[in-house]
Amino acid sequence: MHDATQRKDSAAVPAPALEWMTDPAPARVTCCTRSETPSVGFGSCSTGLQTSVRISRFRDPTATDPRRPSVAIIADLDETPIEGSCVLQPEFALGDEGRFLIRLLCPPKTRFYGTGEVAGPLRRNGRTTTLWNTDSFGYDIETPSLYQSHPWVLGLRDDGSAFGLLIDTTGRCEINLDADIGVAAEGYAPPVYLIEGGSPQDVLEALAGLIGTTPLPPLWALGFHQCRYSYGSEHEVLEIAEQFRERWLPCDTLWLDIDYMDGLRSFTIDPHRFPDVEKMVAQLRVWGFRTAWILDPGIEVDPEDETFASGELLDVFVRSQEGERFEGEVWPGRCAFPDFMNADARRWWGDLTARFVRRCGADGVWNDMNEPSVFDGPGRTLPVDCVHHADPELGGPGTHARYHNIYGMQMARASREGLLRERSDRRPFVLSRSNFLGGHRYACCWTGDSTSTWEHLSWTIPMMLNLGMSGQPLAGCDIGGFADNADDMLLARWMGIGCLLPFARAHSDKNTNRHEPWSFGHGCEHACRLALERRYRLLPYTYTLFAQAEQTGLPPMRPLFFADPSDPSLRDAEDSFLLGRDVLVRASVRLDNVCESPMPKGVWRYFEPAEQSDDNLPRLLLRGGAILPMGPIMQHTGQWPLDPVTLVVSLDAAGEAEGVLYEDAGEGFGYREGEYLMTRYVAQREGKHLRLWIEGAEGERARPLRVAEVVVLLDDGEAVRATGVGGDVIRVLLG
Ligand code: NBV
Repeated sequence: MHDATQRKDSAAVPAPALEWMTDPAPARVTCCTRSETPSVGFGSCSTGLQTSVRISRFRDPTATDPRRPSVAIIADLDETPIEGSCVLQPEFALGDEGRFLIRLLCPPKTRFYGTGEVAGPLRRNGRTTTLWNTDSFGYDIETPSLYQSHPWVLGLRDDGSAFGLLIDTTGRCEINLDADIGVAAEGYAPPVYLIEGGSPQDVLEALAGLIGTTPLPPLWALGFHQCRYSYGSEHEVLEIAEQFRERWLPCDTLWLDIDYMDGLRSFTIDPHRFPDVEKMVAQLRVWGFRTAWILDPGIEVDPEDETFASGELLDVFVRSQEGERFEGEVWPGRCAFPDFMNADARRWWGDLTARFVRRCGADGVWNDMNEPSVFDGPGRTLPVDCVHHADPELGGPGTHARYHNIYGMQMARASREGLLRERSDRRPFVLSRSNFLGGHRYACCWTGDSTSTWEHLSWTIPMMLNLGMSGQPLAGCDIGGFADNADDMLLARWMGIGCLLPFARAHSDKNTNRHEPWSFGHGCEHACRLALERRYRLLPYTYTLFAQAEQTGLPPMRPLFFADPSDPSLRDAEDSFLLGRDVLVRASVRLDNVCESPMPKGVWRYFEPAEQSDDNLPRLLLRGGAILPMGPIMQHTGQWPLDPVTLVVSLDAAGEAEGVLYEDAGEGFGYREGEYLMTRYVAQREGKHLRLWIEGAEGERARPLRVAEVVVLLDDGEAVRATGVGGDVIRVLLG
């Protein structure tokens, strides 16, 4: 599974073409065996289809602007357009107000997806997205721009084949999707990359070949997270932790929002409400909790303040056209803004982050307000004519208009690099509100300040799916919604869905109902407990999906149509999704608890990972032909190792099934040196019995001696079970 050349840590990798590739996140994958001429790749893709994926770069032949490189692109592709290598051909033109227009005429009935973080329907036909990162509290489907930008469209032709268009600009641009793709870009005539492949999966793998894949997160980050704006004292944090454990509600991480700070200033801790954070964190550790702490970019302009003074000394703050330090209002008051486009500024920020996590023992870092949000700035951000001293690799000095959309991405990168310098043996975990195409290499994201309504819940699944189809698979939402008040039914339902998303964190705004699982009484708490137990039982499978995602770039959470791209009935499904190839989630985002999506063809069998089910939870199905690895119910991932391992078998029509389980230390980079175990299980019906065995394994990690429990799903909805010791052949009497 692992290509040794991709598995080296930063220290061992020769200097890459672009500076940001020094991150140990894998820079690219090769779904396609790419030829020496890197502009076009041919080969067979891991989705099984023998197809060729063609990648072409086009630019306006009349454009004279030499502006490049694009920050989204990490592969050093040839600049010459590959005429004719793609069937589709973009057209370039000049529009009004100096905008640069691109048009891609598409085959009739093309469905569009992607465009990153967008609220509203899964399918993007008929929608316009403006790429301009914006603090969008309480957004809805009319809001033109949210917190992140992904200039990328995935097109699905009527026959189920796919293509993708990457608009290679960091500047503001508008993507209009109707029957065709229309783009209007500001400030620059951007080149585009066109990817044509067989299936949508092929196209996403090829996209990952351009922008890199998501580094495997630490195992704890895939557990459950609980947040609130804000837990206001050490006492309150410990009380929340105690409640989780006393009530047997699985949880890995508690989050510290801005009120832990002294005067809402990043890198400070309120000495009265948080007098001994080291002790608090140590106690939380005993109970199996991690912590993640928020750090905002705005630094209060106060010469007495150490952070500001050190930044001033190193000249890290963004300046106006006139050369003055730009100042704007954010939480602490009058603030200056680090110029994350600059390597020295990122180093300074990373060092501050490193020192901060050392001081408080934080496991993860949360970067908020990094569009950046400036309360009194034009359009609530920095003026577009502010100047960034960007590294040559990012494009050199330029205005905020050019770099606005990657401000959050470069902040997340600085945080990640700081964490990595501090703890080179741990996988950094950064959550960032703002980001850009390619920023998945640095941070996980969430969908910002949603509202506690059924409508917002209904956008959750499509938002996650479109993020995943835009190269950002590690994503979540505020479970329960951020603003306004949820009730028991909404929280239970949101928790049921939220616990099946790649990143699962409950959160809520100040002065709103709280979203801890016990906030609405016994019934809701019961549903939440089962949702959490499901998440932990499914972790061996989801962790395997993330390990595979680092290799292939395929998102663990996938739209229903990935099960059969040629089936038109699946293309608008918004209340169902797939986890990998094998698990189908049928949810309801409506009060009447109806799931509207159709089912893909083939054999799918219901199963329940938790010991009981609850009407508020989505229903889960396992594909015929799959073996699903599950773990025991645990209260946090520190209770790993996996013993027993449960293998849920759903046979196909031929009476066969197979599945893989990936295991490693759950932390660190040993897995990149072979310290992992990928086990392939196979099952076959033999008369009245089922025989299950280990067909093969990869990696140098030893297989633990443990009990394996086999659960075979039968056609009548029943299941039969048997146990054996891992490694043995297990026989199950099918009855
Ligand atoms: O830091 C406070 C909040 C945070 O809880 C939320 O998740 C962010 O999206 N933050 C925005 C700033 C204030 C929002 C009203």
